[in-house]
Amino acid sequence: MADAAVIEKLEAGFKKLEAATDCKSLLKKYLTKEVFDKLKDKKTSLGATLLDVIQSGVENLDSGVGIYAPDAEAYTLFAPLFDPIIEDYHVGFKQTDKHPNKDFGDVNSFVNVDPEGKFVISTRVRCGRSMQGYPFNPCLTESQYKEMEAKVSSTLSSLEGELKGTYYPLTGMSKEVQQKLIDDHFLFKEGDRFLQAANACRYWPAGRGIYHNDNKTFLVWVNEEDHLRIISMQMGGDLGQVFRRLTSAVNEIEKRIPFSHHDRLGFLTFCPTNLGTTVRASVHIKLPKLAANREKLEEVAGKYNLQVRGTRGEHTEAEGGIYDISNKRRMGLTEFQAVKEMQDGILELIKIEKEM
Ligand code: ADP
Ligand code: CIR
Repeated sequence: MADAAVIEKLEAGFKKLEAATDCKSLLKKYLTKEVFDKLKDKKTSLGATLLDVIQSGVENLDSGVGIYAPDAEAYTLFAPLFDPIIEDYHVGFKQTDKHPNKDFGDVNSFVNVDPEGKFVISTRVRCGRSMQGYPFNPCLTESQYKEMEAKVSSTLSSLEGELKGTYYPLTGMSKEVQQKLIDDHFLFKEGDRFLQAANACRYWPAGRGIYHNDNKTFLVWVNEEDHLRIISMQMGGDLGQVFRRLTSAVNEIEKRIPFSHHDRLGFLTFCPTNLGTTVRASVHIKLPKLAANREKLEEVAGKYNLQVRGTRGEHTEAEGGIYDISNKRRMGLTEFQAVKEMQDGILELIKIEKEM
């Protein structure tokens, strides 16, 4: 059972959310008094409480979602809060639904979404993985971070061909190199206030780093939001090539590292928005006419289940008219379908832009 000090903080947090009438997060929407009272004294076997789940959304009232899972058990123990948020975010994935088995489908059926190179600047597909036997960020110790980094970097060093690369730890990386990698969209940013408030940045930069091949088309982020983020990206709109590279990388890495998978929720991740396939397929795209009004762009994108982000990713603005548009839902559909959802939607947006 959670101790008195935690429950006191939770009560204060709940009051703060209640008073925040402008707050549009899913946390605010689904943390009713009834759910709060049911969950406020619960504790996972690793000692995580409802406070670990909601503190990011309480501190950051501008969160879109506002919750994270401190460990795998949190998804079950705090299900009365996670389930409705999962259903809302992943567009109808109900408590009784089961995420389908992993299926990359016919990877040769994806196309270049912009063969003339008029709209799409670059294409990226990423997925997240959590290592079996380790909890998520708030419950990890410094030595676990280092142990995981050692396991992942030594495993990646056995990759060959196009996937062959080098692991660069954040510890010891110069600020200039780090900033250049961030500016070029290859590396995660530092000091994300949503992750910090979730206690996800402890011992930073210990155990964090990036692996990539020479031309930076295949990258793995280590111990940022998730244990692993596996990324394939390149300039232009050749989604087929980007996805084929990602699937071969994931298949190779899965042969070497056991990952946490849940019968109903699919691959487990720290944030509930990433569960299931964990796939976010995106393009960096310029749609000057459609994007003359960002609200309008978001409305049209929403019709195709697409999410609009700024140029530097989530919670950023568009720079030079460049938007990051990706599939929004990742659960209740296969990896193939998630990527197809992005492809179909982007083809439609380009068609609309051409007709304007
Ligand atoms: P994710 O959760 O997918 O890692 P973020 O929104 O934090 O997403 O973005 C991470 C980085 O990836 C950012 O620098 C962002 O600009 C970059 N990025 C996302 N999509 C693309 C793309 N299609 N082309 C180039 N960079 C991209
Ligand atoms: C929010 O609620 O806005 C942040 N906690 C991010 C939520 C979704 N994004 C993500 O998983 N990267």
